[in-house]
Amino acid sequence: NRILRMLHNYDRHISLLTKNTYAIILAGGKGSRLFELTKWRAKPAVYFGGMFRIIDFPLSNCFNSGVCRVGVATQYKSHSLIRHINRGWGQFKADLSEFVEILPASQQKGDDWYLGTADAVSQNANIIRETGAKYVLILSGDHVYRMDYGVLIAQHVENNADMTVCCLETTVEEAAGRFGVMTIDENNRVVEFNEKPAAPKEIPGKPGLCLASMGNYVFDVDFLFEQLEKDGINNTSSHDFGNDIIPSIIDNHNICAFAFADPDSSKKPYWRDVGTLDSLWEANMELIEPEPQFNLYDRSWPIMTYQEQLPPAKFIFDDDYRRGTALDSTVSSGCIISGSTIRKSLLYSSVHTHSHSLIEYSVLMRGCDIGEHCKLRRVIVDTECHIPAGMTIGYDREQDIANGFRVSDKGITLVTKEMIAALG
Ligand code: ADQ
Ligand code: ADP
Repeated sequence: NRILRMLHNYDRHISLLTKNTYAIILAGGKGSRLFELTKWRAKPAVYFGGMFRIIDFPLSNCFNSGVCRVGVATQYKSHSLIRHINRGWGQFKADLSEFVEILPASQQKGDDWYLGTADAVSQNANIIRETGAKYVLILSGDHVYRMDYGVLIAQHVENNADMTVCCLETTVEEAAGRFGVMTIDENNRVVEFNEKPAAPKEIPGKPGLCLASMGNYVFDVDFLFEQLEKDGINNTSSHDFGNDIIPSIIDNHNICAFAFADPDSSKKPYWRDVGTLDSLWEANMELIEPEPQFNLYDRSWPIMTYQEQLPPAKFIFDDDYRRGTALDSTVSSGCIISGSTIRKSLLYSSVHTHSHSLIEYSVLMRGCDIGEHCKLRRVIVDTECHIPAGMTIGYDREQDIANGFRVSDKGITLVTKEMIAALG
């Protein structure tokens, strides 16, 4: 296995490479396909996996990989994200020159906010250069996966690349209009790159599959800022890595692809873009399968987050012998399951469910309260949302829409506290 061989050869070397790296997590984009879940928060701040937020995955990957100088570029609806990072990401040791710093759009280079992903990096050029890092790891703040960035940076150095793009095989339908798609030669060099093509090019010999960009890149620091300076004075550019930078450098520079792989090479690597209500719901449901591919209980690569100090979850078997039970579910700290039945669901912290209620195939975010005699099926309930007693949600699409709830293509219903307030 090539990755294991590299890990062995570069054992000491990899830790030196990751120490010499500055990671910038791009966390400023709008997540418009999550609708009301991103009305008040950026997509990387959206809750995921029972107790985490999406940003916790790239941040944990950095920490576990030994990339311990990290900037998070924020712009759109950043308050919830900044508060989360401030509260939860103190494990980096400032006295060892480790840090997670917020890089808010602050008109560093003129009157503009971050125009595109490349501009978000360019506006922080002085901050990144001052760290003396040799490599810059540019990460999307939008995805859920485990990845050892050390192996990526080692391959970048081994290939003598100017830039390396992380990629994985996806179906053509999945990638169309959504991902950057590349073609590579036999030496892993990227020879063609199209940002979100309507008809992605297939991998030769693999019909229906294409090579999609994960939106994660490694650059040699000097090369990066040379390219960003050129791009900065190009008035026709949208200042975006996928649209502008990558297509402009593939012809004359050594741009390589890094194939993201599962450490168990027989498995398809786990990587989820939870950018729609359906994909967010599906990825949450996968986690509560008895043997999920993405195992949050794997302590060899822990996912870290901010956790409020809360009492343990409590299950109440009340006076009338109504059982408070949760089966095939995860229940976080501070929850009180009183006389209600929970199946195939994820309850984030401090959720309270009351007697005679049935909750199935649902995702209840922090601080929800589900009244007595409620029935919920395939519902996402946003934080601090109190569902009044007697409501049935997720059984009748027309009724849910009439109530002002949002129903996705695949029939997942989203309810927020504002929607409940509007019910009157
Ligand atoms: P998208 O994810 O569609 O495609 P984009 O919307 O630019 O690209 O977002 C990339 C990341 O940057 C996200 O994490 C987003 O939050 C952040 N971001 C966007 N605009 C920003 C800004 N102005 N300031 C700060 N952060 C910003 C990208 C690549 C594709 C690739 C997919 C994989 O362009 O080639 O296939 O990621 O999902
Ligand atoms: P029900 O779920 O039967 O409709 P409640 O939710 O009001 O009724 O309370 C049921 C039980 O849940 C309480 O008797 C108590 O044991 C527990 N409980 C409710 N609120 C709290 C709380 N704030 N702290 C600790 N336990 C609580």
